[in-house]
Amino acid sequence: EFSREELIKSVSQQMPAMRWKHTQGVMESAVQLAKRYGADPVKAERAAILHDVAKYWPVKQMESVIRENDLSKDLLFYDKALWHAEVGAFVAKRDYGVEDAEVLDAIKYHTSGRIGMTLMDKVVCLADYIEPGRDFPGVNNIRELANHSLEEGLIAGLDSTISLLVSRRQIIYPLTVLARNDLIKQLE
Ligand code: DGI
Ligand code: FE
Ligand code: FE
Ligand code: FE
Repeated sequence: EFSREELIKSVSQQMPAMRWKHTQGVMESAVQLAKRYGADPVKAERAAILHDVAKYWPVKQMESVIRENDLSKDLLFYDKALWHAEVGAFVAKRDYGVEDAEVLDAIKYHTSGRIGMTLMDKVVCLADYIEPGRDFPGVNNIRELANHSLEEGLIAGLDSTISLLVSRRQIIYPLTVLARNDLIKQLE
């Protein structure tokens, strides 16, 4: 398995400087959230380093990996922007020797979310929304909610994504809606 420093060196070379800056922000926010909510900060940071590792893969290459391996085929019917998450988890295992299911799942579901998100899934997905470099309408509200509740922060984050998709008349990956509904049920 790769050391922290080896991971950072290799992953940072696979993306533009701006995306690496975003990744560093996600690392920082994921460690903070992990400490606050009782997740393993070392694992959260490893997932954060790798979460967008496949972001700049050519679409055709992502498609091949999805078709030829045990990844969700239904992704292919939805926005390509979703694909890097499952492909990233695949790469983390194949190329970086990550075996830890908590870390792999947090990478795999960092974009879509899922029903029954684990603590680690929640930490990484929310860190991706609130890292210091993010600037989109409503991000400060999500940051504030994240100080009080992982679930409230995530619901607001997923709501903002869903609203954006609706405003653009884009189709929504059903798992995102299921994830959002499940988080609301968890709070009831
Ligand atoms: O990779 P990042 O830009 O850091 O963030 P991400 O992995 O959360 O998001 C990738 C993009 O996917 C996001 O801008 C919105 C887009 N997207 C398209 N369809 C869906 C979707 N995101 C979710 N959660 N659900 C969708 O159905
Ligand atoms: Fe991502
Ligand atoms: Fe990201
Ligand atoms: Fe507050």
